Amino acid sequence: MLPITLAAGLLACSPSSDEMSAEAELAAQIAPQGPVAEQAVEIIVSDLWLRPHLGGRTVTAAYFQAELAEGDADLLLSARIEGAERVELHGHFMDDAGVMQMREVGARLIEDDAPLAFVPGGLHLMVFGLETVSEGQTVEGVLVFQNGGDIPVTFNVQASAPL
Ligand SMILES: [Cu+2]
Repeated sequence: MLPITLAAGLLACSPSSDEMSAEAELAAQIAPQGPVAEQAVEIIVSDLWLRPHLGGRTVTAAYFQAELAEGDADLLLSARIEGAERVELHGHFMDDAGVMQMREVGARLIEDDAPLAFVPGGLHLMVFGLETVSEGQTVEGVLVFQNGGDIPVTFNVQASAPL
């Protein structure tokens, strides 16, 4: 799949403002992550939100945080959102010209000491073909984990991250 160039104002896909380990962070976002041992896990998902579509667009982004309450590792394999044609796990990377791009990434590792953060400027769910939604609505979805299975979630449609 070809990387998608970030168009200004397209989405919430702005580079992280955290300068310190920004490059390492970006590299980690796109690095493939291997299988994890089969085990019982309990995953707590929070801060679920989906950005309203910007004028006329059919693509938007959704975010969440996830942590392991039980077990020590799992993989987020994919996500689905009711009514969307497809949902991709996206990360950002810097191309050779120093331009921030985003593209589909593989499964994402979650560990007991390393929660998953899908946030603006970082990892995000890219949501294609969802009927236009606006602030105040909710959208149902599923996060699919290797060990945790299908976890039903509800995204609040809002223009910025929950406080
Ligand atoms: Cu994206």
